[in-house]
Amino acid sequence: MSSAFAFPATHARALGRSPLGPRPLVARSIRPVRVSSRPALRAARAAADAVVDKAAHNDEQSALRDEMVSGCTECTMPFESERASALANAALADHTRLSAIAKDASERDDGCSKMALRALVVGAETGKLSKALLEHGATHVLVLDHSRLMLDRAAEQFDGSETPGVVGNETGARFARADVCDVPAYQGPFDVVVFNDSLRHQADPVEALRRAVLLTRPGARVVVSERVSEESTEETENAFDVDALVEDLPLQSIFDDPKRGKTMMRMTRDDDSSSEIHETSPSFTERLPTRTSETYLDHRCGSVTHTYEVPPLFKLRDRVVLNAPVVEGFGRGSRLMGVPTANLDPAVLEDELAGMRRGVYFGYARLPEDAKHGKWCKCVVNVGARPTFADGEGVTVEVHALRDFGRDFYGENMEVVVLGFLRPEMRFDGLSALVARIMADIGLARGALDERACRERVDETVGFQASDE
Ligand code: ADP
Ligand code: RBF
Ligand code: MG
Repeated sequence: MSSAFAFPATHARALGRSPLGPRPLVARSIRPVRVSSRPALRAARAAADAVVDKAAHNDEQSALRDEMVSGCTECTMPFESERASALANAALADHTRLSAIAKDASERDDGCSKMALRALVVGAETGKLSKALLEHGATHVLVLDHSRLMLDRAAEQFDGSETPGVVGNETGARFARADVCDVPAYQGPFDVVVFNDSLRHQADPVEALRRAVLLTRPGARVVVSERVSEESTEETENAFDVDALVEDLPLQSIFDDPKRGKTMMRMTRDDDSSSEIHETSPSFTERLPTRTSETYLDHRCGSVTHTYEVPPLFKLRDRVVLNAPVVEGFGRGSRLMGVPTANLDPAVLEDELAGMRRGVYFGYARLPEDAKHGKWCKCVVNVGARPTFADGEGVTVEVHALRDFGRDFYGENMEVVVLGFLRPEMRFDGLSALVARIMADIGLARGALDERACRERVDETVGFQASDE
């Protein structure tokens, strides 16, 4: 089906009404696989088939969901009120952004913060969740669904005095008939994403999660809630393993201890107060002994809920110092990406790498033997296997220094003090998506490194001498 975002804003803001009007539901057949001896052609055809399959899948979902909302919604979507408040709680209780908004408001003369807290809800259901999110502190809620009828029904929650905002920056709820993978970046960044009994029904759940996470900002919550039907067995439930789906994404369960959590080995949180984020309401959540520690079955509303957090900036508890000669890489950084990376020889860094998770870090770098460039400058560092590309094996340590050296320095020693962690490494759909994310990493690193505390940790013995650039 078409995405609301493929159309001008004036169309997209129609409340839950498809910009195309009612569409006949045409059952599309899946094309037979054609095998081509030309790899590029084969890849292009596979991509085209995938698109057709996804459109057919989404049309099917749209029809199913139209049907769900046409009959007794108590039967098709039981415990909606309970689910709405439980999910709003999981999404927003102790959210770092809410604390920031409260602090901002207290510092203003009028007591009104101008900061926004944006939520993305995938799966409209009865609309109660969007209302609960607004009541719990969200300022903007964008609700997506494939079903026009479901969106219309959800928008009715706001009938009367509480007309939802419909234009880009107005506060309130907006409803759009669209696929989560088609939401453009400018709709975000989101502080909360809720898959409202919808992840399982995505054409490609991992892709849907990945796209959603790319729309978030550090510290955001991602909540995945799946209804457990009476027919479901432990086997069918375990077959859809949400924890496994997020394994490769920059997400960690909010129930993890960051000191030993999946993503944060050897690291401490940037903000001590955020370590207070814990289970939101133990009275109605209960650990399921057969599942992983991050999974909670809410018996009051028959749903399994997973709550994750996009890591805020993590400072390393112990700074890591890397000192190694610069070696040849793949020749791609400067030429293709516009981001030159000095590849440090991994062979001399075995000890340091043993304690570092694969991912993107920030810190300070310098060429200690160079009189002109001996001062520290900000840098981002990728320690990883570059999953976006098929070439090359093994872990590389690549440093992009945020300054212009005016020359290459292969063979020279580079010294790097790694101070913080930004995110795990991910596979991107090509160069431009990767470069866009690297630019965001650079922005986050600059902000973090401007902090005085960061500067003071760089060189405690000789004092900090930063380059002016
Ligand atoms: P390679 O694949 O060989 O690493 P790149 O295209 O990534 O090649 O370019 C990296 C080289 O560019 C580094 O080894 C270094 O000599 C040089 N360089 C120049 N400016 C920078 C910078 N700001 N950050 C990192 N490397 C830089
Ligand atoms: N490669 C990936 O495949 N996935 C990533 O998430 C990724 N993140 C990076 C972040 C930064 C800040 C930098 C400098 C590089 C990153 N790379 C990543 C590595 C990139 O693929 C590599 O620099 C080029 O392929 C050149 O070797
Ligand atoms: Mg390089």
